[in-house]
Amino acid sequence: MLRAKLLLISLLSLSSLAQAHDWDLAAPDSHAPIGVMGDHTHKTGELMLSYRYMNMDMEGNRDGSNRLSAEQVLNGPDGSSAGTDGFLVTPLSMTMEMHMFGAMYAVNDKLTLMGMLPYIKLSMDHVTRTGVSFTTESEGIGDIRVGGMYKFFDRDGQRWHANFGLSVPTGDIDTRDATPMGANSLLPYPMRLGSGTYDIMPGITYLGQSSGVWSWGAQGMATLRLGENSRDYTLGDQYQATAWLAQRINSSFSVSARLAWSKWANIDGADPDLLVTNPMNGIGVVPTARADLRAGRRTDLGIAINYLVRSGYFKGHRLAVEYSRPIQQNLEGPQLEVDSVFHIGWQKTI
Ligand SMILES: [Cu+2]
Repeated sequence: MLRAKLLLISLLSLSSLAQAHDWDLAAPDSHAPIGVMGDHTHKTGELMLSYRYMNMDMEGNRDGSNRLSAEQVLNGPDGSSAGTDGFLVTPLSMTMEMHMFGAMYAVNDKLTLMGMLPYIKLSMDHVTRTGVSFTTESEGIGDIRVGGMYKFFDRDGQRWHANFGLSVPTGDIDTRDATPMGANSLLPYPMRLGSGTYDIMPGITYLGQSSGVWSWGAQGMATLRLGENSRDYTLGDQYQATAWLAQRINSSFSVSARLAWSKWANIDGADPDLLVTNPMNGIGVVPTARADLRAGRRTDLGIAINYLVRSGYFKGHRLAVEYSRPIQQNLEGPQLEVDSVFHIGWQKTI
């Protein structure tokens, strides 16, 4: 938290770099690194279509900031498997892929509306105490997001806008696959495609552009869950803060570095249909079925390239990539750690 605050403060001091000039919408870095959502507003009547692909790679478990081996998760931290320590099954790795289709429309110069439709594919590898490996998969539409941005400051190469969003529970929270427990087992929390609740997403975004080659920005965003879902639980609220600095290489290319901090809480309530402990011996089934082993915080460092086509048939099309890795990660575990996040995206204003 302190780190994120310091980062914001140092970025705000960059604002002294901004000079009186009109905002340049046609620079490659007039859009944030592609991993940032709701980063820019549009001019009256503009419609922007976008497609993003995200791949998040998780491998290995952690408790706090320490790594745990599969044996430690299964047999308990001391490796003895004495008493009820440990779990019958541990996740080893997980891949999360997301295809995100988006549209933005500017009602006027201040208000831009947006909608996003995600398609999610999840895959998790496990091993049991008896050494049996198995993989579960789930796939489908995630939670649809609608919202917008309201620009309330635009002067001297600096902009501020408020973000507001609503996440609609269209993602399946009853995902099933074959496991050692059965052919059509209910999958645990991280293998579900949505929150099951309406979530509000308030935020604030600051952007700056120098008249030279630099631009920067910062954004704070929260995801706040409303009520309880049909499976008697509520995912933890989530808080994110990010800041980036970009350099224009030429009129088509920009490169950037970004820090992203996030923190999320445990699940409130629990799905009564998920088996948490084996009734025969009292041993935990799998950490991913535990509502109290979901919280964490993480800071990622990302590098990104934005590319804006300046001429020819594809003039005005934008392509962007971002690759980030955690530099700090603290999980209420055992919980799978994130190893890398990759984004690639296409955007076109019509
Ligand atoms: Cu846009």
